[in-house]
Amino acid sequence: MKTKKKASKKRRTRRSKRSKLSHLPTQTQKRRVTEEGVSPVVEKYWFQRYDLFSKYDEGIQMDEQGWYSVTPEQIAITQAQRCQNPTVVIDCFAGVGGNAIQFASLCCHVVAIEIDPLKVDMAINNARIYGVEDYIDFIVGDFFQLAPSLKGDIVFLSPPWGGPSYRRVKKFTLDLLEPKDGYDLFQAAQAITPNIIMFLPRNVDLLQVEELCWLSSPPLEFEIEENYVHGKLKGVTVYFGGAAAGQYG
Ligand code: MGP
Ligand code: SAH
Repeated sequence: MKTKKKASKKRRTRRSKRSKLSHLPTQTQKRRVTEEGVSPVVEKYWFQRYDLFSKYDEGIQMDEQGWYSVTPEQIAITQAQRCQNPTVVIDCFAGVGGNAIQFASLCCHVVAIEIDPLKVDMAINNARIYGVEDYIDFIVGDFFQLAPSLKGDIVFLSPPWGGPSYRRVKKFTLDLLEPKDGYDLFQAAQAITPNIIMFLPRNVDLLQVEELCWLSSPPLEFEIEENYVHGKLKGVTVYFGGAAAGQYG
């Protein structure tokens, strides 16, 4: 009984903070952003902070790249729902943990690889806030170097898209992915398992995405999903192999 009361009090506090800010004039909101030490690049994402992590106020940590790259929570939940059976998921570009946390929350065991040690520290902190740190093995390293030694049921790929300027091109071709192009990335993943999930820009060249399934013989099943938050298209998720066929849902 006591715990319930505490929980609802917490929710009320957060809502009131949120609505307080949104009713403030724009200039005052901007001052508040500056007070929180947020850079101009991050500002736009700061306004979306509860969409990124619903538990943002509990001490979530992100650096600049983390802010603009983290998968919004509702999208990460949708992607994780494909992997509900007890499954080992390899999150090859784990960032500050947006996806790893949701995979772990749905009973998967997660191997989370991230090249930047500072982001790994943040991801561990964030996973602790969601109470799932025991279900994630964090590895600081380069996915391409580690790939030959990795084993898992599903590979999840959300590589860097080249920063927020990815939107400037009309069609985002797979060679623009970093640190290697989409074909090299897909082949490295396929050597681990044909069950692959990729999170890609909303302006991605879908014909090229379709071609990826022909890198395998017989060609892999695939499914393309558009991901919206508050009615706004944020990205595209592509499910390949067993992840498309519902084998893990
Ligand atoms: P966005 O297009 O930069 O933001 O990123 P927004 O608010 O949709 O921009 P607007 O001005 O068009 O309204 C949208 C989402 O894409 C982010 O929340 C991230 O989940 C994802 N994303 C963006 N970038 C630059 C990356 C990236 O480099 N890598 C990955 N994996 N995801 C990214
Ligand atoms: N899905 C993540 C965001 C991933 S952004 C989330 O929700 O938080 C892409 C990440 O890939 C960045 O954090 C970047 O540091 C990392 N990265 C870049 N090159 C890498 C490599 N070769 N191996 C592993 N991680 C890499």
